[in-house]
Amino acid sequence: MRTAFSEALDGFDASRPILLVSHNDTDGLSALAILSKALERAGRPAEAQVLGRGESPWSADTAARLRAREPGGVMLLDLGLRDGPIGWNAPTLVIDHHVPRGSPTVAAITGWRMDPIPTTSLLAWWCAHELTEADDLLWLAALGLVGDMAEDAGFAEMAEARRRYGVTALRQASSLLNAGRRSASGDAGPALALLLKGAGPKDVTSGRFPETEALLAAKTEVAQALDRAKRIGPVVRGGVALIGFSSACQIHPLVAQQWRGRLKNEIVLAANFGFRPGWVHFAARTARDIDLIEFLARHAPAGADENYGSGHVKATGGALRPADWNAFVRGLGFGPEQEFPQ
Ligand SMILES: [Mn+2]
Repeated sequence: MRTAFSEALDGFDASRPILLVSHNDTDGLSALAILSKALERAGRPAEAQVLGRGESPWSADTAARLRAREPGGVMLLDLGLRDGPIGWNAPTLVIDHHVPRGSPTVAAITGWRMDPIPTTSLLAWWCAHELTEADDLLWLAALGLVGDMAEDAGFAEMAEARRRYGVTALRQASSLLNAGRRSASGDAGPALALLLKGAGPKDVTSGRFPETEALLAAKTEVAQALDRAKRIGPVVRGGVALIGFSSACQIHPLVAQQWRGRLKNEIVLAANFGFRPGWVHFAARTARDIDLIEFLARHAPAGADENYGSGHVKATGGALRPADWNAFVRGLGFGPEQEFPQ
């Protein structure tokens, strides 16, 4: 794996900046921060681009924005792995741990076949050792492990991070970092700034840097939205429990995760009708031994595209246009009450 990283880097145009493009969650941002710091130490400074709601490197709009930055090479972090060409000319390396879709055409370091499956930030931390001394960046890898709920997956790095930084500090920082992108604004900027400036998890939470305040406000906003959504009970049909609500906050994964703990025999779908105009975003989780990616593929409505049904076997979801959502829930046996609200 380390060789694949060095080989990819050797193929980058050294006269142009490297562009690090990441998912906006704690794992993606931590992976970006690890590689940003490690590349800087190695004398190869990089630029950062965090992708937000509805943005994918495989979409034409996002690709045009990345192409305009004329990078010497691109690393895609925690953004999935798909088939089909990428929309820029620079050599590209994917570092990721989601189940790939199709047969990808770019260089990739992917953890999805490993057991246990590492997070993208842990993969990035392993890669960083090829560039420089990176031991002090372990806290960033640990934040990604906590953020992606891989804390108890059995990684020695997590045990070491617990000893070094304390699990409470890591959990508090990880949760705060996720709050920004979950808030209505979806702004991951403060979170990334704290990871780049900080030297440990307490630098995220202490208030030493001004960006912490924005994340605390975001956390309150998300908690209030979650409180409202918690009052909505699930509707169950044929082994699927559906919770539908409307919020500008990205709380559907949290709602699905909460109900997953209570509904042991169902597939849980949490649907958010108010997250992004013109779309229904939903999260799927289950406590059962079911491959959710396969389940969604089997029930895909006609209009489902690359926004639907990728991620992890036990944690997936997607976005559908309202008409496709309606076809999807009808196919699962639900009535008109679970369709997109008119
Ligand atoms: Mn991840």
